Amino acid sequence: MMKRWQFVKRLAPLMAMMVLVLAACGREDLSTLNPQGPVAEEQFGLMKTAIIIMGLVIVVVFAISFYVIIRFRRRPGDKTIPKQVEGSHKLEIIWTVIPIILLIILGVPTVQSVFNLAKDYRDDPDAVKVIVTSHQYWWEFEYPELGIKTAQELVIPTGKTISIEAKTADVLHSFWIPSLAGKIDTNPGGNVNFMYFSAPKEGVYLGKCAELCGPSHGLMDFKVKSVDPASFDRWSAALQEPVALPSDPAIAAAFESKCLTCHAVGDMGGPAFPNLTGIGSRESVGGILVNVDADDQKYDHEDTVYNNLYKWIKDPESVKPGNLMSNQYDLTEEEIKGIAEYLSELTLDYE
Ligand code: HEC
Ligand SMILES: [Cu+2]
Repeated sequence: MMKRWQFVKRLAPLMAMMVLVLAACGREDLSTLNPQGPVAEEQFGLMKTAIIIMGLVIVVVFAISFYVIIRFRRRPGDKTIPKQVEGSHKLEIIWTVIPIILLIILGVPTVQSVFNLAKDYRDDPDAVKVIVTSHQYWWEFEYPELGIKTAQELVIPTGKTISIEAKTADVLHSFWIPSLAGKIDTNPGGNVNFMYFSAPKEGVYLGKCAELCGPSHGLMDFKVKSVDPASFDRWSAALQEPVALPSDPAIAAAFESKCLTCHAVGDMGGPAFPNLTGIGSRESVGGILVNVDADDQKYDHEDTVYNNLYKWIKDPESVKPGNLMSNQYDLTEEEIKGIAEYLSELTLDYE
């Protein structure tokens, strides 16, 4: 008895910590409890059903327990033995049938949702297809039907079904947009998983990697940006426009020889690393340096974009430990500033 109490006492601070940590998950745009699309709503519906049923069970069990403890407590001088109910058919049927009914109430919508959420829209002509490839520690988004590729920011048209095919370039990651849709793992070994979701409202939704994948796993954020269908068409067209090199020849030379070896802009450079076309109008740099204006919380503040780009190019290791861009080039201060300026002006005009 003593031991058990000490165990509980030791566990209590841990529990308190967990409550705090889990409470931090309630940040608005990273919450499954504030669904912003039909898939997330369906998942939230299941959570509510389960919680209501469990809540009812707790209330009823506790009420009966307290009633019995007080009403039938031993009174002074009472030496009688209470009625023995061992083997009572009536009681055993009641406490078997009630849980079965509760499980059916929970199980039917769960199984329905499992099938509903497993629908395959990969051949649906009305769905927007996106191939998601996870990398340590960034996300690549390819739109095979549109012939475009981007990184860290999945731009989608409102209302359309987005059909995702998810795979990985290295280790196990998991694609998760809490307010729009549940997770899908990206498994090594060439296997491809699929899912779908949609966002009826315009907005920016925070996405996360949900499988521990290395030292910068916790920084492997991305954004889903839903815009009206006309803006989406403008965006995908703008992404295919040719892009000019920096106008200063020295900066252009540095950018070509030190950056385009890995990255692409327009039709220049390599395809294997984040495509930087339109990086100046993205919500973030590297998925984690958010371009928020400190004053009014608006995105895409010019200086913030420049500062974030500068910070990233100067020392990516300090932003995302272990990322594959760290220590891959040498630049002078002038070159860093010039390239950051050039990239901050690499914007797409679509909104
Ligand atoms: C060895 C290949 C390599 C080289 C060379 C390289 N990068 Fe990168 N870059 C990466 C990788 C990998 C990432 C993704 C890092 C991450 O988020 O984990 C990245 C990310 C970025 C990002 C953020 C992209 C986004 O979608 O938000 C920017 C901006 C960037 N690099 C700019 C540059 C510039 C400018 C240069 C030249 C000075 C450069 N990179 C050189 C590999 C490289
Ligand atoms: Cu991860």
